[in-house]
Amino acid sequence: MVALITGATSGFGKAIAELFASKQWNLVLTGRRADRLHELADRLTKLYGVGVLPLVFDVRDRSAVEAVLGSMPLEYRALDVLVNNAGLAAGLATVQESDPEDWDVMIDTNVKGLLYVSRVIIPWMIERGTGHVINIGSTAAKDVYPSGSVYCATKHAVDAISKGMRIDLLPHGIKVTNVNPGAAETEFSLVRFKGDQERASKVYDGIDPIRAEDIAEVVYFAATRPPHIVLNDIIVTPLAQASSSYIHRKA
Ligand code: NDP
Ligand code: 8X3
Repeated sequence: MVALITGATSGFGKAIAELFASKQWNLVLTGRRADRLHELADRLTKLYGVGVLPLVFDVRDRSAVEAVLGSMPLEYRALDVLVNNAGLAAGLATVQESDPEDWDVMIDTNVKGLLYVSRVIIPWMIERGTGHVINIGSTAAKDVYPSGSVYCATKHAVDAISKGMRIDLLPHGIKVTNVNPGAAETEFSLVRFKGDQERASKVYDGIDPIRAEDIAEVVYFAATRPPHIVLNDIIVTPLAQASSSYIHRKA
């Protein structure tokens, strides 16, 4: 079995890679930080004896996505699973106060990047008559919180794209799953707050957040259901979270 996981240099993507490798899947791993990607690929190959192909590119760069994925060796093109995970939030601000550069980064990565990668991989799955696309959405795909309009919009878009893919891929027998995590302690908040560690750690004050490994288990479960069923849409939150905006924090 072969899976391609975007954004494998940290957080969910890295944990998904580790779990799939431990289950003897061969992997294609992507991200921009080459040092982390190569270290992970070497470690997983040594630990589990699986094949791991690290591919360094920015999902926002359509030419790079097409060129790098297009040059993948044939044995790795026989993909059983694509996990569209690479993504981020940039800033937390009202529409009237946001930096439009942050909007570009989020829309280009979370929406267009996911589409660019999918556009290359899905035809290979159609050709083989099998495959499974797993998109990482968010609770932010299901409702909207203050100062989060554009991040939430990108994740609502991922939700819509997953629904559309499901219809388009129905005749081809390709599964589409949307996994929507709530508050998870990864590098997500550090990236959102541009390296401000104190502000990032406050996001998880008074709650026991999701760990990256929790989401890896959900993705692996979805990827290993029998051929006749598919998990379409999964929402996972910490026990202390009811929705994007309702979080019960212990003092
Ligand atoms: P991390 O910041 O830990 O990981 C994000 C990953 O995405 C990194 O591997 C990063 O790699 C990659 N990435 C970001 N931008 C690009 C880009 N332009 N090109 C290629 N790769 C990119 O965050 P998470 O693991 O938490 O986030 C993973 C996904 O989960 C995202 O889509 C996020 O929106 C979503 N999510 C996160 C939640 C949370 O609370 N943590 C909750 C719900 C959803 P590199 O920088 O090396 O390129
Ligand atoms: C990331 C979680 O709550 O910041 O998708 O939207 S949240």
